[in-house]
Amino acid sequence: MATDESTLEQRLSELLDTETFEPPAEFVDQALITDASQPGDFVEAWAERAKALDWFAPWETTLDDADPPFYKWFVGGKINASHNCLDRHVQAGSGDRVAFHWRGEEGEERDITYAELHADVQKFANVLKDRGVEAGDVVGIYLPMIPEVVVAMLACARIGAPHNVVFGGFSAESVAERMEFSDAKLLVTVDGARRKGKTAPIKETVDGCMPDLPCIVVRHTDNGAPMADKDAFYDDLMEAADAECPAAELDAEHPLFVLYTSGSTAKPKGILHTTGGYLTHVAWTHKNVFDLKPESDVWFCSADVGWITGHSYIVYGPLANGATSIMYEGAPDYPHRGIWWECCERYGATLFYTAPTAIRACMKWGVEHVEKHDLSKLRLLGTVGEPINPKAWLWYREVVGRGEAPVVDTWWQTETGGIMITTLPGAQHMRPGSAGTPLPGITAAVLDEEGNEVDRGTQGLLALRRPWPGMLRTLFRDDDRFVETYWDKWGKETYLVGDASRQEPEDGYFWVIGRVDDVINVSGHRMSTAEIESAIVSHPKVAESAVIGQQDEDTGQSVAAFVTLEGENDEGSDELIEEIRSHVADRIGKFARPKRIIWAGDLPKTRSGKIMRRLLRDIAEGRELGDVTTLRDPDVMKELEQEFAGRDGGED
Ligand code: 6R9
Repeated sequence: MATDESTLEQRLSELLDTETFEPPAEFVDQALITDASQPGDFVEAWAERAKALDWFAPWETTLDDADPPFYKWFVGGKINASHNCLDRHVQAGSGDRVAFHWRGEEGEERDITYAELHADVQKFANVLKDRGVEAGDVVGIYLPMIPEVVVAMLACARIGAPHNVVFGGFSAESVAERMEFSDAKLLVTVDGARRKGKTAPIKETVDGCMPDLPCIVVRHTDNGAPMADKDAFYDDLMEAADAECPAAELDAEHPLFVLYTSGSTAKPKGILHTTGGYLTHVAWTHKNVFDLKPESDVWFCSADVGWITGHSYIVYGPLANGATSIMYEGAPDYPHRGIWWECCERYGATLFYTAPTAIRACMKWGVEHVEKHDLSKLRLLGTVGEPINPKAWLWYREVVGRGEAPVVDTWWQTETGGIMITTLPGAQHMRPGSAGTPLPGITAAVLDEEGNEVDRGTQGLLALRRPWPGMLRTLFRDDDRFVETYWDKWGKETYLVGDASRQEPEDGYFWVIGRVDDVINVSGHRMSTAEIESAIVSHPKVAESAVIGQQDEDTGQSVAAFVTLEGENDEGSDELIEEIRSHVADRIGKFARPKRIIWAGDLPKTRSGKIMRRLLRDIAEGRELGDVTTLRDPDVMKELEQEFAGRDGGED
């Protein structure tokens, strides 16, 4: 029966009074885990979990903590991630199981079994070897959501070549920067990418920024991409490649991948993950947080492989567990606003994982797009990427989960590799808006500036106080920045997360409030204000810029940029706003474009010249101005307030 929006609205506002929800008894009865208590010995607990993987040689030391913060896990063990994701399932007789139900933007369908993926990965590993890639060489990957992205990642893992995947929404300039920083040997990319019925000429733009980097090009749109001698088409190479490539027996601490993420400065950080610990963490969390039964469940994670969520919960976690997944190429509103639910129905999704921003978009689009489809098989829902407001949480559970399915809110980061704080769905109650508790084996705390634990209910800084297997090992070729960024504040054994948090007095559940550094989160995409500022300032007409994250109903935060123009000519125009926005799209990617540009004659600075973003946030969000006494020129704020009230521009 169709739900009337106003009845739903009323039901949701009633439910807002309910602070906690218990998982349904039928769910608990069949759950893999019904006890969320902390193990006596966390190192031993992780060692037990690691045994679920195939090891070529056992490890000697589970955790080497002799030189913090440079922790090592499963030292001496030999393992291969590609073997664990493919060979062992094929060897166990599950080769015919579907690894991915792939759905293309225009409705194309491809089912890829474990045996097929295994065959392709071996061939592509040989292709990489033939082109001179050796263990330790970084391989760049810039691909849309097509099965070849998984083939490329696992082929790298097979031969011990760390991959560096760049999200398809980044501009070629950003890709070039990441390839340069990581010293990538070659780039696996695509002729063209499809987005909402249009084709973007990827190879051509890549050539514009990286004329010398050899490319392997997946033929996806047949758009006549320019090819040079250094380049070759994926399918031609695959046809000529040998069929067999044994998985290399790698050290547990062999680098698996580097993934760039935004930090507090304009230079992105190359988060380095290694093999044995990362795989243990993502396989165990994928199985237990989502209560996965690989023989019967169908998993759908709506993220893009280019982000950590895609790495951990589209590729490595699900494949290590032998799961069947759905992979959708396109945007959630193309070809229509119910496409995710259509895919859920068609392929029988039982577990679904997405971001709060997507849930809020679905709320806006209306229940009819969801209700058109039979979602009766969905038995568990998850969210990740940003805090979820209780109303969106309730809507998700009511509308997508039929008021029954448990919802797990999972807190983690690119740096943590896998899920850290959440609720185990068969063991713990849920508290909408709060992520939950550290998983068994993980320790978190809320600290003050000095590193003392604050009382429950009091806001402080989130910290992680014990090593965990999926943790980043360093920043690529930058140990100093690694120590400085995460381990300087409270000593080398306490990890500084960068999020503000408080614990619920009643049950100690963690509410994660948001970033405390100059990182903003738009639709679950992490961006650095400094990175966007430096893109804006590189526009010839711009003298200076300060970027802030402004609260946004749909996207959590949105980018607002205060811009001072060059010279006397500081009259901004609508055309210039568009110019600056497309300049940012070229430099970083469309998703980083400022939603608002505010012309500023001057910016509020301290006497030492630091821009006070706090005051800009106050202005943008219409708040009473905080303390302005430390400003070099307090009048700047008056002018800005007037300016802001008058003309500001940007997207409607
Ligand atoms: C996996 C991922 C990490 C930052 C993190 C925090 C925010 C992620 C959250 C959440 C509240 C959640 N975040 N999950 N905040 N509740 N369940 O998103 O990694 O892109 O590195 O972002 O995202 O601020 O510090 P990443």
